[in-house]
Amino acid sequence: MKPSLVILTGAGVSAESGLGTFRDKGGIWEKFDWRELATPEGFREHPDRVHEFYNARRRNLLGARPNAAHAALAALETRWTAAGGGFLLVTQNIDDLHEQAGSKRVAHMHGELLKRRCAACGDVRPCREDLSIALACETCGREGALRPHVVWFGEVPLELDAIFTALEGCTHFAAIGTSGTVWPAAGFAEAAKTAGAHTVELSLEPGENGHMFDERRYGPATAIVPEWAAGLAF
Ligand code: BV8
Repeated sequence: MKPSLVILTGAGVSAESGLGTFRDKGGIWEKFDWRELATPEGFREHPDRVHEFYNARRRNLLGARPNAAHAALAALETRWTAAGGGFLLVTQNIDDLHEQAGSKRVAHMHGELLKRRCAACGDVRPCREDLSIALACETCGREGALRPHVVWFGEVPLELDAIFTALEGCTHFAAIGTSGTVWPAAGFAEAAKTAGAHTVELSLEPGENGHMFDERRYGPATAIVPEWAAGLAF
């Protein structure tokens, strides 16, 4: 069977680039209520507060740069695909730091902060400025329908068919910087294990599903990810 690697990243891979994590001490969901700011109901009730929350994170992201962990994963993709292996980097993150580091095969299952979507016509476009309810969609003209192109709680994640197809055929699976709390991403390790893959967890501490990994390495992503990636035999 051709070696095929699926990687799942979470907020921990971008933590050392200055982007917040969600459930660590002082994390985003400790400061903000996800029910108010990361659900379609919250957006319907107070779109201005939701825009303010994402505008602040988008501005913060525009000043962020990839770290050694992002770079190591981009180099691993190049090495792995050049040798004829299968490769997919699934990220729960809505930042573009994997792409900035050179990763190509990236699936943003929770969407992308630097894109916006029209809730009326579905048009998705790049977005590097603040959004507000005063803006109109350039495609359909509707005012107040523009939202961040991100997947909120209760919404179906993106690219699930491609992700599960990759998981069913993978020989290696790595979960990097994720607490294993949010579904369906938290179930990917199990799906990989069922496919017979070798599974590894790379994080600061064990995630909720940490017990089920074949291999576990703990420490800051900028230290443990380059070491793991360089040593991963094809
Ligand atoms: C779905 C995007 C159906 C926007 C996010 C009740 C009501 C509604 C839904 C549910 C419910 N109960 C359960 C659900 C399902 C729900 C869910 O799982 N809830 C959980 C909380 C119980 N899931 C959903 O609603 C999903 N949709 O289920 O649809 C469906 C599904 C399949 C098929 C058909 C239909 C949609 C979930 C997506 C929500 N959107 N964000 C935004 O970013 O604002 S979630 C949010 O959590 C982020 O996307 C984040 O990426 C994600 C996961 O968190 P992590 O990335 O793991 O981050 P966290 O802070 O938790 O952990 C950081 C880790 O890094 C830690 O382990 C830490 O130790 C480590 N770390 C820290 N620093 C470092 C480090 N590691 C290394 N180095 C460091 N320096």
